[in-house]
Amino acid sequence: MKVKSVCLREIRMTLLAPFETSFDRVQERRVFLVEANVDGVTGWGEPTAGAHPFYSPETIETAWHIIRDFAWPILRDKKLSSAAEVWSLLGAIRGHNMAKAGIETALWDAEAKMRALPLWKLLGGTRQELPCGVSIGIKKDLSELEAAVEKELAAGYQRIKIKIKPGRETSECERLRERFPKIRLMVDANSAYRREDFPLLQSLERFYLMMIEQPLEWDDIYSHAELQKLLKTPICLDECIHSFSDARAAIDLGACRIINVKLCRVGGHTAARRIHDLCQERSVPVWCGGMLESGIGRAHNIAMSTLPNFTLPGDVSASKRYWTEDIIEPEVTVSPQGIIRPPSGPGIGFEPRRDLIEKLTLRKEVLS
Ligand code: OSB
Ligand code: MG
Repeated sequence: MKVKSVCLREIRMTLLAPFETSFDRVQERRVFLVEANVDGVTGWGEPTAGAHPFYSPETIETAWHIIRDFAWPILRDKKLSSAAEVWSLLGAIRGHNMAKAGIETALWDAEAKMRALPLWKLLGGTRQELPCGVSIGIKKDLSELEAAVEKELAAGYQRIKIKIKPGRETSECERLRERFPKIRLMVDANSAYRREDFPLLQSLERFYLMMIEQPLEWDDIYSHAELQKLLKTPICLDECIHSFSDARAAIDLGACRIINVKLCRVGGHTAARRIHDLCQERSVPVWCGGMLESGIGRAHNIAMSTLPNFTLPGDVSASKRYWTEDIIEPEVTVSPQGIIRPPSGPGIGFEPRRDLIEKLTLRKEVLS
């Protein structure tokens, strides 16, 4: 297979409601889409870099630059036997995993279409019922939070994650545990705590949380290992894990007992699968994180989540939780039991809605 051209595109999508974390509050999403023409077959990817470098060091601008000026010159006119080769071809570029993933995942989609296979099967996925959780942003007050949890439980979601930041975490957990003593509940701090907060984080043990996600700094595996020694509650790492070697170091140091695999944070399907395999060998369960993706990124997340060690409910939920209209057909739906079934069509298995995508486009650039 040969990549003939690549179209980079920025579209604008509006979330149904603002999403607040310890580092951001967002409603207008700038979404980066990559469309690759591989021997005349179109594959789609979504580098999940955001408008700012507050979650990851990458932004839409850096990802655009890296794909156009470095990844494209490497891939252009290269004869590939599989998308599985792309990760190592791009290995000369240090970092910039989201940029790499954007183009790599598009080539995986194209390859699966060329082979007339669902992408999840091409990746070696086996799971056909994916358990779903939700990530609930920081709310105005406790009653709004409680109502949001109630609504998601009624929709069938199997696990509730709330975003926390210093100050309200204890009253939030207290309120939710009083009201919902039996649910699978977890918190995600997006690196909002420091070593001085260890006693506070230890005090969360009484809420028997499923896990505490990324309490400490985004690049600090070592301090998470110190904290995990003090906690029975598992730590789950998100921001800290950018590579196979990060995952290995985190597991060996005891910095976490669970890993949130985000496809773009780790550089695409090949890298994600390697981390998945390592975690499986080491009996560390994984789950698929979300980045408020459009349907295209969501479809890739679904494909990845069919790998056997994705045993915990992920943050991949229904399109209608995010958008009045998603950019794929059909939209992603979740059963009343909180399950997504992977699609049976070729590639990502959801058709991008071209007219809608054109209408939402702010800029595009074709590389050929
Ligand atoms: O930390 O998992 C996170 C959204 C943006 C950036 C980081 C995170 C998140 C979420 C949202 O938790 C998950 C979703 O897509 O619903
Ligand atoms: Mg997270």
